Amino acid sequence: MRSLILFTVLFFVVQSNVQAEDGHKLWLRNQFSGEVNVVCAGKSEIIDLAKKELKNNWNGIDGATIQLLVKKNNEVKGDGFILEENKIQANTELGLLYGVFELLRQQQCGQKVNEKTYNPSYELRLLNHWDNLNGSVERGYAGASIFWKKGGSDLTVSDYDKKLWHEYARANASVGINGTVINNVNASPNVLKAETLQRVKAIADVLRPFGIKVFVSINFSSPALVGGLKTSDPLNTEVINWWQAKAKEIYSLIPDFGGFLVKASSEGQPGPHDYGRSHVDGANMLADALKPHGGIVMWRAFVYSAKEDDRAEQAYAEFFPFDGQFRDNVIIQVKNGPIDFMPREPFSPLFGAMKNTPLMPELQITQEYLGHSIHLVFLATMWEEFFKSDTHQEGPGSTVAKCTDGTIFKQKTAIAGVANIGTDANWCGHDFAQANWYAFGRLAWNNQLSSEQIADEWIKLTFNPDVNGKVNFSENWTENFMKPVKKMMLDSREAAVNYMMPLGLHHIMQAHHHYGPGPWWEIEGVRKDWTMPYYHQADSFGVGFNRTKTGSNALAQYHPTVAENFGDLRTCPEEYLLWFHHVSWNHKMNSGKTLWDEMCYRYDYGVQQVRGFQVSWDKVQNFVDAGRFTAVQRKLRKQAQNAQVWKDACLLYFQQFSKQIIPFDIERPIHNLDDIRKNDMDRP
Ligand code: BDP
Repeated sequence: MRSLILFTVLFFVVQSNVQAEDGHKLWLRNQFSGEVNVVCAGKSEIIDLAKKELKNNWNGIDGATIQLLVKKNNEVKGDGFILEENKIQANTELGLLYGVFELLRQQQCGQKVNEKTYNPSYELRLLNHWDNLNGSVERGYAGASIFWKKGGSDLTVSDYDKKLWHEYARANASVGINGTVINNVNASPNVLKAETLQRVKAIADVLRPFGIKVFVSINFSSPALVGGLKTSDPLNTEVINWWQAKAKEIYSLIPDFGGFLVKASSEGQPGPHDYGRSHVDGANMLADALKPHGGIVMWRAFVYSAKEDDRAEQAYAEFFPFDGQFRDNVIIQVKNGPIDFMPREPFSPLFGAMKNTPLMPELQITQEYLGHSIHLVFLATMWEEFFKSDTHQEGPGSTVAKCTDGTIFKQKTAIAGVANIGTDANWCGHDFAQANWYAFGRLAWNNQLSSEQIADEWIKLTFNPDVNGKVNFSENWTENFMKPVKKMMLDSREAAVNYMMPLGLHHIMQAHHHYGPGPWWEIEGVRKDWTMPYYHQADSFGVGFNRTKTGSNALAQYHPTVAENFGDLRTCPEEYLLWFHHVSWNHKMNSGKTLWDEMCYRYDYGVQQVRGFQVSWDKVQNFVDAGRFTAVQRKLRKQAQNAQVWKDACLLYFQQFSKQIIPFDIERPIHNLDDIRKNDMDRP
């Protein structure tokens, strides 16, 4: 027996040249620390944290001295900083902490110190957790909530909770995230009960030293639901007083509380419309309650009207008329696309159009429509595309980035990402999903960063084999690990678009879980704009949603230059073709193929891409610890199976309309449509 154990131990020592990891350390794995002297006049919890990070993770010149200095400089914005080889200067202590993380990141990426001023693109850089008070996470694929416990009744705070929140806060601060909304936008009114607020306070206390403010999502009907009032009408005096008292109570516990996130009059959530009032009435009433304490209201524009007009038009139709009417502590939070976090959407027409109202983009980090935590999809490329989209609202070059980050409109700036974090050991379910949390933070800090740079940094930090020694990336590692893994990440979103919804197709997934294909899904009596055929409009002539003048005319919500470009079949980028046009199956595409053939090739190519990712990953086995290698390998296998199902389902389904053959040089489907429809693709 003993010799068997010895053999087993030896076997593993010989086998894995890299220490097994469970991913819990995220991109903060460095264990090496050289000598460093830190000179700093101030003393505070934040400064202590900054010093500790330097001392524990120093990878620069051994014995160097580094000065941390708080000093006003007009070039520095907010919590930005000036980085020099031996000095970090900032206007605030938090700026110093961010500077320290930047310096350490550069060291750990094996770079020379990039001496310059670093300013954040957005003042508020927030995660939105869709965590329910009962511990479940809406659209969460990485275990349970890190903030709320199963069952919901247990609000006690354990040392384990505090440790987890501390790690969470540190990870966020390391990428510049400075706020978090800790409960679901479909909000339980109970979050505002006195006993729940005690837990909110406990979370805020742990997050504070890392510069992270806590916000909560509120239920608009709270005054009636938990306050004992007869109504929640925003113009009712008792209701107004109730919210003012509630705000006071919250700020007495949490003096730096951030404010409220509100989903109102949307998807069945209560809101001002229930009382015949407007979004302005609702948002301004809450804003007035928070104003004396410095809090803000983030009012979401994710709404559908009761009428079943083209859903892509609804947010704009409801909000644009109110431009300029919101209080100065209200920000309208707008999803990147006009419908709902699809694998690819054009930008929402609200960006750049509401010139007198601050607008904050809402991105989705959790992969609700992009393969949950099973598919490897690096989202930075999608967000980069979004930021670079040209709204033309203030002339050419009025990109979404510039319209939202204060460059064009001088106003409050903020950005939110719906978190993909849970209690799984690796936080995000998929080791590569950590890259999306990282990328969100980095882009919120600097919306000009390229996906490539972000991938580069993340791979180095996450997979550097040499965490115990001085950073030194060998050519072998760079050529045979970094390069193929980076390529896989950068190609991964386009691959998902190809095997799920190419050429502007959208909203054709299975209803409810939103995982597998479901272009056929419709049920008698359900709103048309919740069914899938409504979005693809396939018929014997062709496929796609006509949003031009001859259709819903949603295009009219964009600037005329954009509307003209998207509205003309000859100039509309092919990736948005079926978003804006109903196109003949025989339409000639740029490739010279017909639309039907092109669709077949795209779906097939998506599958081939994932098969390619499998090869890339299998080849890098020697560079990754066994734990993470196997976990990713297994997920890629599942992704390849799923991509095949998506392709087969969509091609066989649409073929019923096109009545054309799948080109013979494409691999044949291996599933029957009936079977896929019955099995619902092993929904996870
Ligand atoms: C949809 C999700 C739903 C969310 C909603 C929202 O399916 O779970 O509650 O968005 O953003 O994408 O409010």
